[in-house]
Amino acid sequence: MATKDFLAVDLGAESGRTIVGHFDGEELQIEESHRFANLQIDVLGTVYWDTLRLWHEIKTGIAKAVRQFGPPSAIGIDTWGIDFGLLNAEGSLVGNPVCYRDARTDGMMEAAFEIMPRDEVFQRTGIQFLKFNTLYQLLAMKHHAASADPFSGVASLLFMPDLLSFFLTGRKGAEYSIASTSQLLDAVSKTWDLKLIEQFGLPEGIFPEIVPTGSVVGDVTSHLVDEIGVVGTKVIASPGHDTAAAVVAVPAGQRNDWCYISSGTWSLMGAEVPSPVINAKALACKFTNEGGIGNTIRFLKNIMGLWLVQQSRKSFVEAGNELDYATLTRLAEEAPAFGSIVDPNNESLFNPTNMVEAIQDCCRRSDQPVPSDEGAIVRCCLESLALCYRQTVEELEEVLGKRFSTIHIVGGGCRNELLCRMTADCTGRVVVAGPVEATSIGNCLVQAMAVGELGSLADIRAVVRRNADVKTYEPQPNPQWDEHYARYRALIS
Ligand code: LFR
Repeated sequence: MATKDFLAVDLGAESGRTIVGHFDGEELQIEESHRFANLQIDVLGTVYWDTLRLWHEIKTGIAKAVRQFGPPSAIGIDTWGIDFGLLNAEGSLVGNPVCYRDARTDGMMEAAFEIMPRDEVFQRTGIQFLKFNTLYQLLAMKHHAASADPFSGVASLLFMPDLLSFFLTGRKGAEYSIASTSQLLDAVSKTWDLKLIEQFGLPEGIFPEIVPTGSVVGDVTSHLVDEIGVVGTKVIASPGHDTAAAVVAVPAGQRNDWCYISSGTWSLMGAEVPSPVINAKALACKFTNEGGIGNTIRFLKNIMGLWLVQQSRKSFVEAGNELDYATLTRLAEEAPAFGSIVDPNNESLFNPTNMVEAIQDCCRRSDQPVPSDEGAIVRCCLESLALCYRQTVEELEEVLGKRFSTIHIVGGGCRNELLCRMTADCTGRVVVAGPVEATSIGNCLVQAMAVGELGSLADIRAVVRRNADVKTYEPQPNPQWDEHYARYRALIS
């Protein structure tokens, strides 16, 4: 086939990018056309998305790609899960979308369980209890509203990738993978859970039709054709959820004994399963059932991830110590091993004003030596993550009743060789790290599937395997990890 270009828009916690994937039917070559800051903006104590700035940057990225390579065949947008914008009947935003790190959802889960018991919410949606889920954001709107009806004048709710696809096409929909993160979908029927929506007193009419992942949303508007010359380009409902896109690009073959970590700001660790796993063990171990492509379910757990390091770095920088990630990892490598550890998912680490102090507090409270220099702090974060991965792979095996011999680590976090090595040694599993750009690769290849260039998820993964730059870490058994793990189990119990 002639080479076709697919453009992925990927909005992450630190930056946004437009990436062009050139696909010749066999191989995908990707290159970045534009990178920009994705800042969350605090106004009077509420943390917002900077939606219009992002829209401007996305158009700039598309325009640059058009100038360099001509109009792409398609465009797909992915972002983190859960967040949404509200539109009025004219299609204008009603307020600025709020970021999930905002504190408005504090206490909302507890309020929710008075309306519908926790077990029933899990039973229906298969989704784990993260205080920022769309469900609790909507309840927070009701709870904090100045007026009787906070949804008056709201015609539609669009998740962030769907909102940006709407800006591109004028078409509204709810792409399945991103909608599945909301805790408002019936896990089995894969559509809005109308009983739950009604019971929580949410306006049913604002939820648009669920659109299957990998379907065509529509053509870019004629306005955009004039503005940035993006003629003949289709917009695809590629996995709107960044994690779903990353899991698509796991370079796995026919074997079925692998699990994955989509490693970035969060570490999403789990397995691909054919149908939702909703039982008491899954609930207790905090596994969730998010939607994937081709009738797959992403059975995974949210682990706080490299957020711990990103935010520690922010604290170092604020204290006048400007260190990049490579230096921080080197310092961690040089720091003494098997020191203090934290539970990465400790609530106090979710959005502290100062991550370093929050980590030090956790160590103090658990009677461990308090790490002080940069190397010791970052080492503490990385060892804690590796230990949490071991706990998670063991739980996955227990809940799913099978053994996972390989852990695929995809996404930006697989650049951290120290963490990959620790993961292999601590878990005793083979770690296959890469591709780094899994999210954009998954996004581009689902677009290629949507326009008929690829037939299935297996075809997509064959392309990824052909291209993937992966590094394998064989585990090196070390009894010190076992002792460390015993301490970790005691800490989290
Ligand atoms: C990762 C991610 C996770 C989701 C979290 C919040 O970027 O999308 O999958 O749980 O962000 O939306």
